[in-house]
Parts: sequence; C-alpha cells; structure tokens
Amino acid sequence: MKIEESKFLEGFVRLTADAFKKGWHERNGGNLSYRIPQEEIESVRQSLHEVQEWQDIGNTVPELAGEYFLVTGSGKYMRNVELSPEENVAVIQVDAEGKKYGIVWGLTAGGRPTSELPTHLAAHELKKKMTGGRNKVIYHAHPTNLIALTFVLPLKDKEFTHELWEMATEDPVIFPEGIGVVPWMVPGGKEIADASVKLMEKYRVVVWAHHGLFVCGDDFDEAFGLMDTVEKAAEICVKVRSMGGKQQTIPEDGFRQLAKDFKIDLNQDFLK
Ligand code: 2HA
Ligand code: ZN
Repeated sequence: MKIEESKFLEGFVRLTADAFKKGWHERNGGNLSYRIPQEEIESVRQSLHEVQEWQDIGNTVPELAGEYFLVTGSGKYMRNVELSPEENVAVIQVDAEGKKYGIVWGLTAGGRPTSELPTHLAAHELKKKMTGGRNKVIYHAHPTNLIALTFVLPLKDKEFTHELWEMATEDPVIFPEGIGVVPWMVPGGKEIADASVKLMEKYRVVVWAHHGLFVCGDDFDEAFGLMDTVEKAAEICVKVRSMGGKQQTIPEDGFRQLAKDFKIDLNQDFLK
C-alpha cells in the first residue's frame, strides 16, 4: 500500500493535529518520532525512494542501525502536518554504523528532520532496549502550564514529581516512577540528549526547564496521554497557586495506600 494509507501515518498525523489544538505547538515548536517496525516499513515499501545523501545524526546510535523512523521536519509547523504530511514529515533510515541518516520519503519541498533528532534517536535506542522493542514513540512539546511551573518549582526530580502527583489522585498511577528534570540547556545538541537519556533510564517523562517536556510511549495514545496527563497536573498546580496555594492535599499515607490498592510500583524515594 501507499504510506498515506498506513495506520502508523494516520496515528502520527492525528497526534500532531490534536496536540496543536491543545496549544502545545506554537509556530514550529515541538517534534515527534515513531520507530517503524520491520513489517510496517515492508508494507509501504512502494512509497519509499533511495537515500540521496547521508547526513550526520549528531549522535551515535549503533543499536538502531538500519532502522526506519517517521519524524517531523525541522522548522515545520505541527498544525501543517495534517494538511500535507509529505511536505512536513519524513521517513528516515539510520545507517549501518548508527551515525548518519538518509531520507527515504517525505520533506518533498526540502528540509531536514527535527533539530532534536540527537535526543529522539538516543531515547529510541534506550527505550527499545529497555522495553524489548515495545516502545515506539518519542514526543516533545511546549505545554504552557508545565513550562510556567519550571519558573517556580524547585528543578529537582523529587520535588517536581511530588507536587504533580498531588494534583490529581490518579496521576501517581500514570507516572509512578516520577519525572526527571533537566536544568536549562541549549536545545538541539548532544549535551541535552545525553542529559535527557540519562533520566529516561529511570523515567518516561523528562522536563526541560523553561522549554518543554519529553515523553515516550509504546504507541501514539500512550505518548499523547502521558503528555496530556502531566500538562493537566501542571494546569491544576498553576490554578491552585493562583488561588493562594494549597489549603489541604492528599495525605502522604494516601499515596502508599493508592500504590497498594492499584498495585503500582510507586517510586518510594519521592514520598516524604
Ligand atoms: O522548534 O521544539 O526544541 C522545535 C523544538 C526544539
Ligand atoms: Zn522545543
């Protein structure tokens, strides 16, 4: 079949359209990538062309040698992906050494894959290994309330996580391992990729201070749902602080009880 008929492109486009409407993607903000499993890439082979030019990834990902990814384009707008996927996203292949990529579909009006490719691919490499291949989505957005909180909450994993766990009873069930925080850094390079991937060893959600959020997921629903849940917690937090701050909250033992009843492996280091 043609790639336009594939379920994975449909899922990718649906996430970008929904996420733009959420207000998480001003201008060219944010980026999305999907590791395309072998059988899915074979099913759309007729749409792919040869690699014209191999370019540096800006990172080394040997465990992803030969793999294919669907990625948003650098400088492209999330809101335009739905109108014209072929101009705004690309399918890339990683070379045999895991150092370069080549475009095999998309970006028909020119362009390069997302500026955050070093972080996306390094996170894919790690999560593929950690989940036995189940994790396929890496997603970065600029959600307003979450970014606002990075100006007032301590930029510490424990404090940031605990504050957001308190904001809705089922939040600890959605991100029981907690949230990692990367201090402010220049985006787009290997330094922020290394810092993020180090935290991704422990978490599925990583905050970039004064910038945005990185999440992973087995599929589009999981990645979008995680972004949505964390941003909603952040929105409640902003509202609570705007109303003068907490007058009461979930008791500390409540978290332990929740973990027991919901059978979740809640990160005990983040309880008080
Ligand atoms: O502009 O969000 O972090 C895309 C980005 C870079
Ligand atoms: Zn960004």
